[in-house]
Amino acid sequence: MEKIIVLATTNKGKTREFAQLLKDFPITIKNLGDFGPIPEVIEDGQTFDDNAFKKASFTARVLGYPAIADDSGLCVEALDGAPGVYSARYAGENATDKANVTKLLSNLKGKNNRKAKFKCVLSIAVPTGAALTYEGSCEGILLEEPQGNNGFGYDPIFFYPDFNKTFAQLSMEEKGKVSHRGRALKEVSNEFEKIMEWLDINMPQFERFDCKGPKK
Ligand code: ITT
Repeated sequence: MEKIIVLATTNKGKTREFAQLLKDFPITIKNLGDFGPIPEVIEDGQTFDDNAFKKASFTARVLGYPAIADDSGLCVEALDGAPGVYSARYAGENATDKANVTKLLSNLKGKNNRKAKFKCVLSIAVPTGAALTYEGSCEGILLEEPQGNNGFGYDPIFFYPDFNKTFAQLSMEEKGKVSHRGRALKEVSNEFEKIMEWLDINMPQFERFDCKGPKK
């Protein structure tokens, strides 16, 4: 039977990357937009793990399908790991990517250590609350000026030395080969058969009945 998994994200940049990275998986990915409005998840966890689990399990419970969620962010060495889990709202609630980048560059002014790491935690959850977790990370150097127009978030200042480009100068395919999200999904791909079996065992089985009515 066709396996449906809901991608529990409202972030358009992530959605595009997932569509690309999951395109060869034998599953049907549904987006939150395929359903009516659902309540917002409160992302108040202190770690990427906490938030990824919250988003995946909440969505699975509300929609009755298995769900996959990504909690990710940029951890900057000279800022003791900030913005970390606050990456999406570093410059305030509903901040734009540009405002977040500007705030980060301003907080890094004069700092020689420009090392940063993108981290991604993926949680795959079923409506009963059980979940699997996968992780990926990717190290780079933060530039002083944005470069490139692809990607999203902090990509224009995240310089990846092996490619001699920022993530915003890479195609989505190139970024997916080395990015934190691409690496976490590689783990998912390596374990794909096991994950499918786990879903079969853990998805609640609904009783089916025939409603033709009594025979006359
Ligand atoms: P959802 O919770 O709906 O998935 P979100 O944007 O709020 O969307 P997160 O809380 O996981 O998601 O925050 C992720 C932020 O980290 C994202 O908004 C970017 O600022 C940054 N980020 C994560 N992955 C990135 C990537 O591949 N490139 C650039 N920035 C990234």
